[in-house]
Amino acid sequence: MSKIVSLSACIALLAPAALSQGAATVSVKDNFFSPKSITVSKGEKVKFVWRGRNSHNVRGNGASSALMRSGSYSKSFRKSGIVFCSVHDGMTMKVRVK
Ligand SMILES: [Cu+2]
Repeated sequence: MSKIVSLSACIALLAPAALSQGAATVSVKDNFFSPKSITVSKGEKVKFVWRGRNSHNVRGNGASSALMRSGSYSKSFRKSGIVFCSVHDGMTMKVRVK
């Protein structure tokens, strides 16, 4: 039951993102980011969307989200760098700012 609820919640979150051109979205999964690397313009917002069952955060390169199990966190980046989850070793991704 809860799986069905969270799936429909994901679809509800995806719909507006798909409509807004140029919005970069990263999925926060168990235990990895998808995609592992993105390229954005300077100041462009990246929307991290939690899609797993475990708790994760988004840290590094100026990002500092809470430890969360669902929801989203948006951050604009000014320089290239590595973003990571402080809970899970090796859960990293690269944000390239062009
Ligand atoms: Cu994590």
